[in-house]
Amino acid sequence: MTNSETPAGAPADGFATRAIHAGQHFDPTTGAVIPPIYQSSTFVQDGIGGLRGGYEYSRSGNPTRTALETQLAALEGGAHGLSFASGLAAEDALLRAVLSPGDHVVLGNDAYGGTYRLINRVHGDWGIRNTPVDLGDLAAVEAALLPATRVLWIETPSNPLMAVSDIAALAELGHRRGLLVVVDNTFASPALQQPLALGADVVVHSTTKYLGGHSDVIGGALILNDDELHEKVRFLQFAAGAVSAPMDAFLTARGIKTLDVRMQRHSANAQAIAERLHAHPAVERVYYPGLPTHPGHELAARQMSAFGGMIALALRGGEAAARRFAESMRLFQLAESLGGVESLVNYPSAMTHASVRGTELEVAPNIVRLSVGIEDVADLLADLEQALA
Ligand code: PYR
Repeated sequence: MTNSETPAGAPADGFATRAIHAGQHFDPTTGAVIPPIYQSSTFVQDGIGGLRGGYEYSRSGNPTRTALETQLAALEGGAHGLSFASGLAAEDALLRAVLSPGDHVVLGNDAYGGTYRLINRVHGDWGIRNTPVDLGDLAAVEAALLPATRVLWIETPSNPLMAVSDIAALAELGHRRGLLVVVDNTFASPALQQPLALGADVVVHSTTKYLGGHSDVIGGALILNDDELHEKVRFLQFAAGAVSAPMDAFLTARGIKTLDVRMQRHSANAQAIAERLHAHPAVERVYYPGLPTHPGHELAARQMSAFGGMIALALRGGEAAARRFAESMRLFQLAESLGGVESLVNYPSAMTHASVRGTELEVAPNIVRLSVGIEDVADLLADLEQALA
């Protein structure tokens, strides 16, 4: 039963309300509060072409995926959401939709290693060129643009060094030069940062991370407003088939319902940890935008509603100290990925960013990345202290 014409999770509802209700309607047949997982590859037709609910085959569409795509669009304030089998599958579909051989992409010089590998080695192989640049330096971005540049690819905060770049200023610059402005919003999540409202054209997510939030599902998403671009990407999603499976879509949608409270706790825990690490003699530098010493602190305070759960740190003792630290934790488990409720530690130069060794995106060997979970912060602080001792 509902007592209003306005559906729950409508655009006028607040973020946490939209996260819980957008696209997540009760099942009219049984009254189940949670929409079913439509674990079906195909859909019966009432005579040829007689589709009951608009669905024919789960590669082209599945109701569980539609529920997630509606929820994703509502979270980022976009007209369209598209859910993929991984973040890189989402990125690949977008790049294929907008680029032709000879085109050029400008991206951050500390982008996620997998994104750079996709742009440089996969799309590079069919004639796409790229220039990595410091996105914090608008003059350098402008100087990197070529007549063939089509896409400005922004990641903020960046992975792993937490550089913060000015989405509104970069979008203005990009649009002046006719570019598609893409923001990877994986680290902040839409709970903390809304790139479309700041002028971006497309938001990219690895939904594996904060959106799913429980390290139990791989997924990716695109959220955008442009109808024509949406049709192009949707066609590629259908024709190439890197869609999210029904169970994965369900798990992601379930995780999203607690995104708002999780991001508050991730941010509070990370702030306390960043402050403690900043004061620790074994630590050379802490990369966390919530610290007033971070060069992007003021910008992050304007552009984000909190500073998130990701921290990078440089150890004074170099590579040996960084490796020892990463391998000495009790609660922070040594693993790739991020954004789950449990804390993780990653050694980027040999793990998530190993593929960019020898390029200008190479991560220094004394850097360790923390994905701060939502455990009791006192336990996390004790774990870090013992690992640094
Ligand atoms: C990361 O840990 O950065 C991945 O995206 C896997």
